[in-house]
Amino acid sequence: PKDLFEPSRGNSEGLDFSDRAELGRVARVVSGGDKAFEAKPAVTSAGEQWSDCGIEAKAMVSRALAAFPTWDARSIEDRAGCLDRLADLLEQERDTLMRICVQEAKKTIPDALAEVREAVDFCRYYAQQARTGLQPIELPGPTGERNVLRMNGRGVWVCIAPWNFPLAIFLGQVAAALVTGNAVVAKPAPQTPEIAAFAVGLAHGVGIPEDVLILAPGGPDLGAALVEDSRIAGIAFTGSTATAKRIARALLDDEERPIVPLIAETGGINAMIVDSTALPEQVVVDVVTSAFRSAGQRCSALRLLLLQEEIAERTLEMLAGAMDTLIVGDPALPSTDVGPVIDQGAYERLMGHREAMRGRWLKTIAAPDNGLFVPPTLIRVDQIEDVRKEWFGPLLHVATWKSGELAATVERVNRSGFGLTMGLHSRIARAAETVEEVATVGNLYVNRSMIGAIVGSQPFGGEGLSGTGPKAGGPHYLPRFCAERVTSTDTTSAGGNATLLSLEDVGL
Ligand code: UN1
Repeated sequence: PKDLFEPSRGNSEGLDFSDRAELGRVARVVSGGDKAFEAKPAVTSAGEQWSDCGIEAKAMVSRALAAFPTWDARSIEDRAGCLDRLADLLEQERDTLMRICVQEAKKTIPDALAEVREAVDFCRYYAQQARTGLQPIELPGPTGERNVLRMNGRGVWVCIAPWNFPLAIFLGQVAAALVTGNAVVAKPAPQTPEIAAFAVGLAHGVGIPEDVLILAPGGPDLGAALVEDSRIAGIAFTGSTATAKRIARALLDDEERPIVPLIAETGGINAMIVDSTALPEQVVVDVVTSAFRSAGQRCSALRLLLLQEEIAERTLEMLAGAMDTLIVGDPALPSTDVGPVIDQGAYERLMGHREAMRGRWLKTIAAPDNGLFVPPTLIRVDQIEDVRKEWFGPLLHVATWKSGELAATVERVNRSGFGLTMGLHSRIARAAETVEEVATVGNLYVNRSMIGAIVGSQPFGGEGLSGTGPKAGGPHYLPRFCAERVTSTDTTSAGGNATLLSLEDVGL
């Protein structure tokens, strides 16, 4: 009965925060006393536990290569069915997954819930996309010729996932590569191996062979070794722009090596433009959500707020008031809005920048000082060009723009070279058209928050320094994982007649 894909809209804000009774129930499970969660280890074919990192990249790729042809030969329905069963299992195991997500990725409860739902959505969406989009198609051609386009797996894909969506993006990449007939070596971020191990264990439980999906827990060294293996058929990567470029270079390095696809989804210096016609209350809610939810640790998050001069003062006053209501603290408490950042390194980078900008603070709020809590802070900058880096945390830069300079403002934002998300708040239809025409971003959000792209409805991904596309959760994602093969047969002469003979007839 899951033929029709219905997004759970799990990643949309609003739903996550409003269901207080459900949150309370889940909070009790998530905190679970002091009892540590029991992650199901993903067992490799050799019987080792996932934590046995000694398995070499080469050996993993060899195993996956050997398993690939049989998996690719299975029917689309077979593979899609595995994803649907995995989605069902993820739903059943939701509380455990949330618990790991809160503990390991330090996500708040609403974010952990959204994470699981998005993973479920990815599995169901790609299953449905595979059923409808991967069937062989007969293409029109000259009379007497038959042309058939088939979509096959390419071989072994290496998937490299980020810590900020350790389940949703991890499984999204894996699900897409698997359903298209590929075998996968999947490397989670070193900060979040447990949730990946749990998910891979579930995947093996629904009939995805252990050699078809191999977990590769480890750091950058293991990632580099996998990328350098010239037998791999493609890479799906989400992470920093710098790492994506290193991967691209490695792929081109070796003369002998086949040219393979790299799907990279990287960062952004995402701006929201607010004009004087915007609804102030809505602006404030959407800015707080986009900049501070998930402690600003989404690549879609708002980094640069651009206010039309006339309304800057009033908007900032309201924004400061809204920030005062945010609770920064333990992510396992249902009352928490903003949790800690991922690790010590991130904490130091963000706090260093915040400190360097101290004279420019427009607003900051209290945060516990016994942990990796970066206090949400508004930082004034003189111009758009002053924000040169993606600050991956709850620090929001603010600048103003002058009436009549909407298009010019968008052009200046474009010039950063990034092109992931952009927001616009305006009640003038022409303003939205202008921004749509001028902005070079993958996802433009008008009069709403800039995070929480919904699988199947809001395909996500950027351009320029923000990534290669195709967009995850969109209709063009799966084909990039495939080898497209066309067979053209002359049906009037030898080619056509030959198909009427059996192999025995001609002694083959
Ligand atoms: C990321 O942070 O790597 O739209 C991607 C969103 C998420 C995607 C974020 N679905 O916020």
